[in-house]
Amino acid sequence: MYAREVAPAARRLALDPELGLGELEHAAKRVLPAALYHYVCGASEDGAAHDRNMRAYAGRSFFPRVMTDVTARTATTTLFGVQHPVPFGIAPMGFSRLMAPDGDVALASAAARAGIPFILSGASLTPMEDVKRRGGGTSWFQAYIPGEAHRIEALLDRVEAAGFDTLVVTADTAVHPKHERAARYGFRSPVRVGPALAWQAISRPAWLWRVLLKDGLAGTRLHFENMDAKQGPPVFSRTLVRDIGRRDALSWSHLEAVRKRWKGRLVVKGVMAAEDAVTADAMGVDGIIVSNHGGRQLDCAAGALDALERIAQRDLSLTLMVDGGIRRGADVLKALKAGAQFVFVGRPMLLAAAVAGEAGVSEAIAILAREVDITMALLGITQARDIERIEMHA
Ligand code: FMN
Repeated sequence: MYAREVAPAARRLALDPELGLGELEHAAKRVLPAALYHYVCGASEDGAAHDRNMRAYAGRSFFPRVMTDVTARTATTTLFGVQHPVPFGIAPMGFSRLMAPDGDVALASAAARAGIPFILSGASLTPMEDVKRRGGGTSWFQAYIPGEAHRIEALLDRVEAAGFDTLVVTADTAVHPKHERAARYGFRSPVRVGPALAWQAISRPAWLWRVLLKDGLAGTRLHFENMDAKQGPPVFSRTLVRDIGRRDALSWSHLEAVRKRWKGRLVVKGVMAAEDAVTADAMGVDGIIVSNHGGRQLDCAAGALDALERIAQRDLSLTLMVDGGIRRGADVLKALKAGAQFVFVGRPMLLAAAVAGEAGVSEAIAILAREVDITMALLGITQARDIERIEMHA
């Protein structure tokens, strides 16, 4: 069984395998400076969209089947022709390197070891070529597409040359939202390191040493490395907004240009309305990730699972994926039941990296994989796709 193979046996575990991913919030709080902890765990404005994500999963339940032989269970799932041992991967998260030593590479390596996809964020602080080389050959890259045509082409050329085969275009970030919880603790853009932030850092000496000093982040290497054809200006500079480009100008015509130019698989992330899913499908997009950005953009957005159910009713040929609020193996299966072929998990994986680096992420993956396995057995199914046969109650 996958979970047993992946769970590290000889070493002392950083996470308790008998507990769930929710525990990571407590563990990470002890490790991260408050501003960073609340930046990761928080969402925009009142956190209502994030709550809706979580409630959507909590509100669904199954009518399990009993007395079925479930000895030969496997959660193996094929996505875009590639077999994965479980139907989940790791969502793109910017600033990962601020949370964990060599954060992007830690996430990528753990995912590669487990055989699951990891999407490298366009807002990462490590160059994509570096993550590709040292992170076990991850092949998914998430782009923040700049509004200017020549910059789009240059970025796509770079992503292709780096060897990525799946491009994820994030579509739900026309403007930067208010991250109020993070702002309350001093995480603002641009970041100004005053006495409060300095004190937070000093009170987390392990983070200060491992992330800021040993990993070299205290120097001048802190850049959004993957927004353009080449490295950008320092991330904390005033030029940050200019460097991101006119994202509020993005439209389907930009995506059409991307589709024409990008030979690999194209995925749009952040689709919530069924009409937009239909448009993406007509444009030849290979897949969409139904997502409200983990509640980090539009705070009055519907829950991702609710959006997925509506989109799944349309006649689409693209691959449906979803993220936002998945914390349990049961949530993975609820998403599959609602019409997703695959799901992505965000915050818990980054928190696991913050707590115990690559090993922590491996353990988090193993915990979720084990829960998928337990839930399948108790539901009376032997294949993840058999969830189709189980009735779900909303
Ligand atoms: N989504 C992107 O498309 N690009 C990003 O750079 C990005 N950065 C993120 C940074 C953090 C700290 C977090 C928590 C999320 C970020 N997201 C980004 C959103 C995630 O990809 C994903 O949609 C969301 O976290 C899923 O919700 P979950 O955390 O509840 O699993």
